[in-house]
Amino acid sequence: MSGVREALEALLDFKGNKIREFCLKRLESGRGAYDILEELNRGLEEIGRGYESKEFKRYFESDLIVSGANMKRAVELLRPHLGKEGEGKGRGRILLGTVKGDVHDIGKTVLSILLQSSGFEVVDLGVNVDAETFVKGVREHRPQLVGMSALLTSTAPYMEEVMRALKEAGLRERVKVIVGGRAVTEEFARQIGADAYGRDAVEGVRKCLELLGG
Ligand code: B12
Repeated sequence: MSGVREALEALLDFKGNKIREFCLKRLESGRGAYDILEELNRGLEEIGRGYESKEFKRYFESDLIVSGANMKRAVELLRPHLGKEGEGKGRGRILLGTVKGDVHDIGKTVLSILLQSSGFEVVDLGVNVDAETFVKGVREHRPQLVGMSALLTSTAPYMEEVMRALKEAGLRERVKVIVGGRAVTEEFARQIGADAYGRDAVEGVRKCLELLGG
């Protein structure tokens, strides 16, 4: 198992060539797509820590941008290997969005791909999604599930506003709500009255299936 160094090199390559090599090399050696994303995730964790650290700031905003763009390339490249599209189709419909104030969408995209591979129909509202848009989305698309993502500690509390808006619109009983993203915990999910929490995309899919009784 190679260390995090190779992942960092690939993620921080601003030309975006190394990420392709990184993924292809691993696919060729028989590694699974999700496993490769996990390895890259450890690189992102390292970049996040180096960005956050006050006394030893190794990474900067430009590094967040470059690594985010490269992670997106990796997700696109690995997409066909993440599972067969629509396997077991007709599981249900889920409305997904990253909440207002937050533009992180890589984790949500990974979740969306895995959900689609497991037979869910995904309506992705994108990023920076406000409560009214979630409400409108539920009215329009009539999903069984609503999924919210937040990576910032400053945006996670907005999920509670969405919960409130769903209640006020009389829609809360019609949908199950699942939340995730690194700013969210199981306890937080319980506090805001969500039905489930997913630590990662794999757990997210499993919880969605459970919520629908599958
Ligand atoms: C890439 C990145 C960016 C990119 C995002 C690009 C994009 N298109 O998404 C850019 C450059 C835009 C960015 C901007 C900022 N970022 Co940023 N970013 C990151 C970084 C390095 C990686 C995030 C990522 O994509 N991870 C990979 C994915 C696969 O993981 P994930 O999102 O956690 O998702 C998994 C699970 O959480 C789960 N999941 C996610 N959503 C959901 C939803 C449901 C329903 C379920 C079930 C599961 C689930 O499944 C996913 C797959 O397994 C993180 C550090 C880190 N390691 O997380 C910082 C980080 C999140 N960013 C941070 C910050 C501070 C910022 C900025 C404020 C910086 C600035 N000063 O401008 C801005 C905020 C912009 C905004 N308003 O949103 C901080 C947040 C700190 C905090 N406590 O709030 C972090 C933690 C870095 C750090 N350590 O300081 N960022």
